[in-house]
Amino acid sequence: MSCESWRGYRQMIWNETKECMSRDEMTNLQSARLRKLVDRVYHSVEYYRKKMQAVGLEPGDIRGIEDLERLPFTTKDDLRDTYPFGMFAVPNSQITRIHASSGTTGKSTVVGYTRKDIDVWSECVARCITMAGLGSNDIIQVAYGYGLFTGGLGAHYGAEEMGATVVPMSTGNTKKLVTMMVDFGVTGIMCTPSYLLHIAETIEEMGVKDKIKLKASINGAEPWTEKMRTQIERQLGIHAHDIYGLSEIMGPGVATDCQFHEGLHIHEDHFLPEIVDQNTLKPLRDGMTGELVISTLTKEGLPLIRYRTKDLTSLEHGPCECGRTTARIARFTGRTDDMLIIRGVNVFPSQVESVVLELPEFEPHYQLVVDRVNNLDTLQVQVEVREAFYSDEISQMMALKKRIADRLHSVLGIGADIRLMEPHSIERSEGKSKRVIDKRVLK
Ligand code: DLL
Repeated sequence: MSCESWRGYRQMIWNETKECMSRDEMTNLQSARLRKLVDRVYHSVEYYRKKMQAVGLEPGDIRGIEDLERLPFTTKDDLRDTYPFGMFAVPNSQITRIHASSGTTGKSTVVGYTRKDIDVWSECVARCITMAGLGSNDIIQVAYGYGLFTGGLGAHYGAEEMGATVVPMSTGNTKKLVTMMVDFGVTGIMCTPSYLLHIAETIEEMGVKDKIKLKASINGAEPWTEKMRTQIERQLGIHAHDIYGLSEIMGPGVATDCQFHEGLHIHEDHFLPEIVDQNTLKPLRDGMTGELVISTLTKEGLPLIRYRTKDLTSLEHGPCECGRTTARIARFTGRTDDMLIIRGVNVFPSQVESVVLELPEFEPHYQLVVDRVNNLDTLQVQVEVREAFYSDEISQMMALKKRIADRLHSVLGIGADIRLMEPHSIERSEGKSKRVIDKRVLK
């Protein structure tokens, strides 16, 4: 793609990439792509073939999206059971990139992309950047983490595809980020919303607010509120946009809100959304809140049918003032499971538990305390030391602390402040134990 102007690119996206199709056209496209998807996974992923055979389904039984409900759901557990590559639909020689996110226990959830998947991903992120009013003349700082997390590279490829100038900052050195923001005349930033608030504070501390040229931000990877979005807009004098995505489906760029902020436009030509009741798993109508389920219509490496995201939201298929006709997802209201997002990293309490249980020096009693200090998330893990290992010897306790801190860091992917607790000091519960104290209040 050449570096067209923003207007030119937007026109091309609207004309060629299905953001403004009629509902009938979209339904036809989705039905054709769903038929192909079902046929592909049936013939190339043993796991799906068996799942479909178990309910007596043949690929030909799925005529279009009206038959979607007949297909089985896919969950994170399915990916764990087939770890690492069991659900890939192409040979490894065709996989050009791998990313991974936290699994519910020790093992990560691994996702693979073909070259075409990376192209589609980049285009989807480019569409999101367009929705935020940024284009090929912009300088965009990517301040999501680079690496196995999809945030950094996903945003980076999308911004490059858009034709923008990309500054691959990653996270960590906020003062340097602000200095570069000023020196390079950065006009767009992609990072988590809480990190952007921290950046905003640093801008004020450094006294450079009048020197920044920032126009828009694209924030996601963690829950945030409309109030926080407007606070960011006010504090920085920019337009802030919400971007949604998850590694299993692709990464960032599944959906974003346009300038009207009336929900996030989902790229329906690639991702078929449904909302189901989290208990009955029956589909819910537009406007009703339930679990978001997505089928990847075009993914080659890891195509997923009816993937249960565990994210709670609602759908709206009505027209949007911006002219796009794609369905919109409402701002997320929570999750159906206990996954925490700490500094953009997904953390399951069960991961902490698996580490505590693996180390003989500790009792299986622990608590996670999550907080937000200066807009940065903090994680404290309190864990009880076994009587036989508890000592007044400081060096011994420091060694113990380091042992669990290192192990937790390698399993969670983020550092935690470890508090070694005396035997029997963590409150025992008679019912459901309270493993997590989340002090972050989303305003
Ligand atoms: O967080 C991908 C991403 C990167 C999205 C950068 C946006 C920006 P995972 O690490 O697999 O992928 O985490 C996915 O994060 O199921 C949601 O619970 C949560 N999440 C992502 N975006 C939003 C958002 C990336 N805009 C999980 N609002 C998802 C609320 C979000 N929650």
